[in-house]
Amino acid sequence: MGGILGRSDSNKQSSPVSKLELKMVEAMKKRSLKGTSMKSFNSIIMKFPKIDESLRKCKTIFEEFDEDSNGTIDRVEMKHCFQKLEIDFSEEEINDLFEVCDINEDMGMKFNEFIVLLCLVYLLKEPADSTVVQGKYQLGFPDLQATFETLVNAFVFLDKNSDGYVSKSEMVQAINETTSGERSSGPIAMRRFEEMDWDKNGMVTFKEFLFAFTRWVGIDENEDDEDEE
Ligand SMILES: [Ca+2]
Ligand SMILES: [Ca+2]
Ligand SMILES: [Ca+2]
Repeated sequence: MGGILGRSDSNKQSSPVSKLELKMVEAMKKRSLKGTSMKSFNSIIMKFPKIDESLRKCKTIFEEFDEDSNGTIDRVEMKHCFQKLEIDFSEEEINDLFEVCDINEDMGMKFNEFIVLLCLVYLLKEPADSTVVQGKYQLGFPDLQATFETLVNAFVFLDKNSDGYVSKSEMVQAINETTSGERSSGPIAMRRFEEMDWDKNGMVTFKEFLFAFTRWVGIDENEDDEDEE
């Protein structure tokens, strides 16, 4: 189980990183070798409406798996979900994934957490080489897959040095590429970056990126409160 040790010592603030998160970084590194279809930061922004639409459709899926309709998917419901979608994660992997995505630590998946979880499944299960039969992990929702692919592409675009993390300078670089000429984009890049860097360690993982994304397109965990006004 070596493979994981090749991390640079730039990672001094040691917030405990789970095995799964390292796996995620590795998967992202591998994926970035294939390049990205994104040409600019703006091309990512242009995709927002479509991503938003597609993620909202995901609400139906969420409701289907929230068997007791309490607005959150618990561990048992999650297990059923994985069975139904035929995602063959081990019990341990499912539990890890659950913990990694449960950012409000209420022992359940809210809608935004569920989206992030599905997208991470997509990344982790993406066949590393093309010989793997296509369509094995379709997640059942072609539309959603395309959206996840877009999100992966966006991250690969930002991660200039392909180390599986987006650093502050990479974010600035990505935004400056778009608005060459004006120097005013720096503060925007900084703000975007700080919104993404959930644990404030100076690096953004794909997971953090996804959570930021759900906020940017207006999906947040309080979405279900509307019936209480
Ligand atoms: Ca539930
Ligand atoms: Ca939660
Ligand atoms: Ca990077």
